[in-house]
Amino acid sequence: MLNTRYQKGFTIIEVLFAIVLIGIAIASLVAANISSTKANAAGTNLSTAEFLVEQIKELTALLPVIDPQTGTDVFGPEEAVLADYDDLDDFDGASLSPPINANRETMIEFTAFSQQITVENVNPANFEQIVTDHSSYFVRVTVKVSMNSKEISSTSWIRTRL
Ligand SMILES: [Ca+2]
Ligand SMILES: [Ca+2]
Repeated sequence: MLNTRYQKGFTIIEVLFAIVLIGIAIASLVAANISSTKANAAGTNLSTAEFLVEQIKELTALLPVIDPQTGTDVFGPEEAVLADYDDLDDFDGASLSPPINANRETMIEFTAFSQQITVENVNPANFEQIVTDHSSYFVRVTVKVSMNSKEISSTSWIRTRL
């Protein structure tokens, strides 16, 4: 009689076990939610970084690789200010924070971000190999985007002087 009554309900051990299982399930759901929020934030930063790289790509796309006046005399800017830069190597070493858009306007809404530009001549047979400034017709432009001084992306492309 007594045994039958016990078998109808749950023992305290079973109840505790169920509580522990539910607890684990809730904890893992919360953990999954937190990691997807983090992934979302990282995805947003990556999209912003891509956008900021695009601005530099667009800005420099139509610029000649070497200066229209002085040619290969100077590697780097011949002009005093970025607004007057008129060839690709002028942008070598530029670190822009806040970043700029394709019209060279400062984007204060992305003030935590920066664009760092590197322009290097590369071996035509091997774009991974950097050569002396102006010693080849090929240049590699690299734009690194950082957020709060932490690099989040780096993109390179090749331009040719020909
Ligand atoms: Ca120039
Ligand atoms: Ca130049």
